[in-house]
Amino acid sequence: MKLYYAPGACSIGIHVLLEEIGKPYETERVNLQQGEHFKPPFIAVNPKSKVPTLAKDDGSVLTEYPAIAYWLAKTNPFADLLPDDIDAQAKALELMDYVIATIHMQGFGRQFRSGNFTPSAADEETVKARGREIAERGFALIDAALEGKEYAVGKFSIADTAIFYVEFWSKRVGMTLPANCAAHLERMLARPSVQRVLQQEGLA
Ligand SMILES: N[C@@H](CCC(=O)N[C@@H](CS)C(=O)NCC(=O)O)C(=O)O
Repeated sequence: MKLYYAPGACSIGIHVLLEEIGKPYETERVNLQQGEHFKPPFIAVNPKSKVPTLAKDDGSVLTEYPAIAYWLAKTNPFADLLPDDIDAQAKALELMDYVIATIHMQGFGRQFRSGNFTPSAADEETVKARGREIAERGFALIDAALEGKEYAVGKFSIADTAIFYVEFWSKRVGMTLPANCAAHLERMLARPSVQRVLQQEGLA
């Protein structure tokens, strides 16, 4: 298995899952700043030009964070990355989808890549402010979901790795996380899997 990743990108959550599983895997860094994801050889692996991308041992390739996370959880049941209960599983998928489709793509997308959301440079600050609003509203909802819990669906699951990477990004843009999210981030940063990944990605 090989994970294509960029340091500190959303792929960091999948990297954490691979460390939680503990089986051998390879990594290949994709330099997004230099546009490696738009060029061969990467586009032959993932023509969507995105990380995370997982090349499986059978030669097939899996893309999209929720699909990769779900596949890793279901193929490695011993790692206990999804609860057994169907309602809790669905809740984990719901949270993960919200984090990626809304907080990441809409909220942080506008803050990191404002130029992708407007043709006019004059509008970029407005776009960033809207992105911040979306992310803040998103964190408020995640904060409510974390109320009274250590992890999003009670015990650690794939949903926590997605929540982790947006919490981690909040520091880059100077956002203050609400209390339950701040505590969740600290809990995640204390996990040995996360500490190993931060070392490996040069972020420790
Ligand atoms: N929907 C994708 C989003 C992945 C994504 O946006 N990855 C970013 C890094 S955090 C990326 O590869 N960006 C490169 C680009 O869009 O140019 C998923 O769930 O995996």
